[in-house]
Amino acid sequence: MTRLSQGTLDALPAAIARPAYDRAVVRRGVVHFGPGAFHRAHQAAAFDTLLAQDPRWGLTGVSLNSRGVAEALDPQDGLYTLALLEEQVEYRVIGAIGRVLTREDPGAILGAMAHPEARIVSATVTEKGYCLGADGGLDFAHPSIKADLEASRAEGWVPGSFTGWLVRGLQARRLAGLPGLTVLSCDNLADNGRKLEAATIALAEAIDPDTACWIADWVTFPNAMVDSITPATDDALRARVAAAIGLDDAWPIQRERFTQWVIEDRFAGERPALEEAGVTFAGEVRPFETAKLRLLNGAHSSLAYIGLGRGLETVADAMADAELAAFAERLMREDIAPSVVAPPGLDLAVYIADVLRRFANPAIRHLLSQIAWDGSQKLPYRLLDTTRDALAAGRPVDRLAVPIAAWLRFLARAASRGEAITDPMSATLLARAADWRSVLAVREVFGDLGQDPRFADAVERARTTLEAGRLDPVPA
Ligand code: CS2
Repeated sequence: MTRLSQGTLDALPAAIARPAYDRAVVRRGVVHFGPGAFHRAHQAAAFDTLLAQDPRWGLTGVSLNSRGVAEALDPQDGLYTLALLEEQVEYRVIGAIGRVLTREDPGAILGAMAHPEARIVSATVTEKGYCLGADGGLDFAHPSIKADLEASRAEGWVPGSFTGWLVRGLQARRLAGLPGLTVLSCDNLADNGRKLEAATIALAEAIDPDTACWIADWVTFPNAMVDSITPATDDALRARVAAAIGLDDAWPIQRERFTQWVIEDRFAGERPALEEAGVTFAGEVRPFETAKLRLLNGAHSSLAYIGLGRGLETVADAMADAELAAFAERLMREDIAPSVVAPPGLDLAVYIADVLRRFANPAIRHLLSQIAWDGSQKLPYRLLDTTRDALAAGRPVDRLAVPIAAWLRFLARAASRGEAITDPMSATLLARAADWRSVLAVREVFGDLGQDPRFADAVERARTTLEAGRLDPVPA
């Protein structure tokens, strides 16, 4: 079958949406680190819409950890298909990405970051890509950061970490006399922009203090909240897309129709008019971020670890398990919502109902095993911060302890079966998994919470509840 590319766009069936602009005149205003499924489903689709009005906001992707995206997209001239999965599936070919650069060509990455047209460096590198410690600051003991500090002693050094690339690219802009730019985190971290700003400046201070000062003066790091459920691509999607567009797409993307992006209006220069693509600019993002991270992502991780323990495969399966769905709803309404200050105009009860409806979407095959990745990086933001707030307010944490107990059982199962898990702390976690209290002692994940008897006792009771085949330690 013929491959999707710039030269075959005209062969698309009329019903298939395609770039509504001349890709030949697009300028590369955005350098994006981590052009994985979520970025291509969410931010790239928004910029694709904007490009029909303003050609300055094309994307250059940078994949630091693999060549897969570059090898899939470069032969397609950056084009790929986005499938919106609801009762009626809608297909749209996205053209916002030009090239995808890899670490094999560091000069090209530096050239893109230090290009006069570049106005934004954005990122979806997942929580572990920030190399942060339990305190939310840069972890100078992280192997990638230590390697960058060592490498930076040589002229023309090539970074390994994302933060290292930020320092190197911003240093190149400073030395070239270029203006600052905006660094836009699109990852599921609380205060993502401020955390990235502090980490970048801390690393710059250790490498090149003049660049650290320049970053502080001329670069902004707005907070942002991002939301759209984006299951990993599978062969079923590839087959559906080939049948729908009549061309071969090596890496199509699928997501739900719902999408939300709230960005702090704090840009170093002119900002893209992304409101034309449905994006919200706000003075304060934190309420949106807290509501989403704690209610949606907290429930997601709970369904993942509890659902996997009940032999379930997808989020929709978990929502079809009446006991588990009821537990998730009570957890959101009674244990998480009290820690959330609703963003302006948002009714939390309505938001919770909408999230549960989205989870139950039968058109989305979202694997619990995918959501279960990187628990050591996700759970602090998704459930442990909520637990700390509940304890501080004198609220019970018995129900909040259940997904944590389920994660501990997830780790113990993997360790006992000799199975690997996807988590940057897998070695530590699996070595300790047989003794759940020693996992609670991992300060990078639990901080002081693991030693708080109110929490540890609740986890012990939750383990007993799960072992008895029940879910809710506090029956209705
Ligand atoms: C999921 C998120 O994989 C996961 O951890 O909880 O990717 C989730 O689908 C998105 O944050 C939804 O916006």
